[in-house]
Amino acid sequence: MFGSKEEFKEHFMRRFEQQTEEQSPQTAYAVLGDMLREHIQEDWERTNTRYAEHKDKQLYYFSIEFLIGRLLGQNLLNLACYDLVKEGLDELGYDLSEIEEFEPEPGLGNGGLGRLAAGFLDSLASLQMPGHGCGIRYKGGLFTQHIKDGFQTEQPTDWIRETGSLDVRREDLALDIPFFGQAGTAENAEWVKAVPYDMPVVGANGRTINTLRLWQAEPSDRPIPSTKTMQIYERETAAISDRLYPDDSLDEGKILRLKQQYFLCSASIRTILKERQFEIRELPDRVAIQVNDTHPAMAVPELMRVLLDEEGLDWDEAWAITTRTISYTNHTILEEAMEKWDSYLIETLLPRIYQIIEEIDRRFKAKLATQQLSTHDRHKLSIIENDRVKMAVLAVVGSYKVNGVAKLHTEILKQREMKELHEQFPDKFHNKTNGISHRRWLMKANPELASLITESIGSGWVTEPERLRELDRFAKDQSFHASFEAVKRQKKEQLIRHVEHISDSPIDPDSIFDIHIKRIHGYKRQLMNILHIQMLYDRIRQDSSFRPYPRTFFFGGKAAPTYDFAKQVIKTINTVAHKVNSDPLVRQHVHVVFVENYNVSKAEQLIPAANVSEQISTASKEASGTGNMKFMMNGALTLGTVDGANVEIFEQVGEENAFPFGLLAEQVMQFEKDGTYDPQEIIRHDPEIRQVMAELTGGQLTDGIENSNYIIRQLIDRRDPFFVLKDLRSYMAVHDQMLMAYTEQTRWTEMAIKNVAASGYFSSDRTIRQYAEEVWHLDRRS
Ligand code: 9GP
Repeated sequence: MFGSKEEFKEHFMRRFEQQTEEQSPQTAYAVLGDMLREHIQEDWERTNTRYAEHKDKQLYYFSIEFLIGRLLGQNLLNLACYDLVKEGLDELGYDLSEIEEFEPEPGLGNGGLGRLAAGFLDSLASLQMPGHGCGIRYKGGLFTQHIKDGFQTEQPTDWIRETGSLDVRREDLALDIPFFGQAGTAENAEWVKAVPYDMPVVGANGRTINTLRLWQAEPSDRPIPSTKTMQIYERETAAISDRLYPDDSLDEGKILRLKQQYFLCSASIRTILKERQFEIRELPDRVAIQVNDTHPAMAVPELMRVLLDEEGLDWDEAWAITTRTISYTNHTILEEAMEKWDSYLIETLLPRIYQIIEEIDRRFKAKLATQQLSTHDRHKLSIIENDRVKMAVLAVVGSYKVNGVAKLHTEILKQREMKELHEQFPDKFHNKTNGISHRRWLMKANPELASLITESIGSGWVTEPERLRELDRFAKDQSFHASFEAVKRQKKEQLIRHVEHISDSPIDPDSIFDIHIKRIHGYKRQLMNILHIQMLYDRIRQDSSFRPYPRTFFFGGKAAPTYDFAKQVIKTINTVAHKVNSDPLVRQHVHVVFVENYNVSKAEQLIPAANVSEQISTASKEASGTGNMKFMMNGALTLGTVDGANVEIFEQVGEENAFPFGLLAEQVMQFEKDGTYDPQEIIRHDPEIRQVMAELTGGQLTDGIENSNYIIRQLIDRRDPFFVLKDLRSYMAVHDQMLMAYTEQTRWTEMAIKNVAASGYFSSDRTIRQYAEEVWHLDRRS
């Protein structure tokens, strides 16, 4: 960004002294942000001009979430001037890490889905590919979590700042989006103004700067319908970009989610087409639209609408263009996450769009009419069924490519969840195993390890992460072991400094750091982890010969505000934590820390410090997981089920360098089918599990909350749908194996090094190259 440190210092001080604000780190943050914005402006424009001149095909990644994390440090790193700026600021008496803390974290996502989208943007720009994000500029972002008396509380998060932010309001590109009114004419519609805020996405080495376009909803200048007061109209309009995933248990919430989805798709598609410099028929050769999960599946009927109503094409032409432009990624097989919207809601809110969906469904059914299909198959292939629109079916029918996000997940889609669709469109389905940004998760989060790697194998891995494999040479090198262990120790100590204020007793850096961080969900089985901890507690107190190697169990994650079971799991973790940590005997062996308000920045502190990565989802339920890859890249060993991308992690590193356990996906699916799993039988036969269940039912693990015991209801009444009790024994056994392995320090370090060496495959650069070549057909420019 600057030729030299001196140049940076001079520039910075000049700007700093012009500030009227007090000369604080906060002001320094704003000044740095302004300098950065000015610095990248030219490259940003140059990138756009280059794309236009070269007529490069552009990719637009539509996503309801972009969990971008803090940007200042990452941008400086990608511009290759992080160290220079850090040293310069140091000499001026400022600490860059402290300044970075002033950046509010944009919580524009919930978990893996949103982080994946952000990582993909980083890879696209770093690989100098023309790929941009289209999302929503939520005012609130994901809520801030506080823990009060062991319970999660939720506060709105306010992340938007006037100063220091890099995004640019593009009033010139604002457009009005109609809701309600008459199909086709939009007569009596309620209009909402969509205003884009463009955020630069700085690629590594700063040569390519792509755009993340986030849409904000504002009142339009058009007359409002006579049925509404201005106050209600303004409130409802602001709600569209107010928060991510509003509660959709009632129709009002469902309408709001639909509005968000259509708002994002319509504003983005209309702008892409308006700004184009080519004939509409060339669209599939000039533009690719990737629909990230079903939330933006409205892109299919919206693109059809524009092609039919605004561009004047006939149905067949419009359909051919749409189904050669849009591709879709499925990220889950969980029934609850497979979006289905009541027809009457879409028909009321988006009457023209509903007509188009009906027509897509009618034509597809007409095509199927000639085939011998069972009633079951016909159901599965219906876009509209029982007065509901199945967004996943719409997305598959309207796309030219459909992918799952890990090998196992894609197979489950093809063979089970979307079997009938796969039979209709065998060539559409393909796998793209997820990836993570090694720039953020290794270079930014763990510069100490990154330097050690570079000192050992050179810097080739930075641009070709698969070259991390060269580290295998050092797997048995004693002096490398010493440095590697020193880095892990340093990261553990740094983490302790960040979290010690929330822990009721000191954290031992020599203990095994066993970390389970992700959204709190039944299938992710935080419950299994905490039940196991309670069993350890019972055993230590009851068996004087059982004195296991000290472990610190970290948890972090948010429960969706309306998900009562998950909230009670948080309470259970905190109750058990308190019990364990306040017992003088037990706490020498087991320590539990719940890190509140888990987010990207916290992940950056936790992951590099981990020895053990808990990836214990019920097999078949975790589509991929990406936390598992981040841990591996930082030298943690995966203790996990044979699920999602864990399968490929085990393949890459070898099962002997990880700790797989538990039911296999096909076993889980078989139990689901035949209904023979009976958790009561396990409770009857296993005394330790019986004891922990008695503690649970007695209210000892939840501070006596009995009436609302969602956990009991799930384990007993709902017959343990996530197989927690079924897998608990093998989970305990694999923990014992892990403990044995940890005590052989040299062997452990060797395994950890092998994990880093094998992690290059999971860089999102690999994933993006595969999408670019096999799906989007983007040219790589240099
Ligand atoms: O649950 C999946 C997770 O396994 C995956 O890693 C991530 C990115 O592909 O997507 C998550 N899915 C969702 O958040 C909702 O479909």
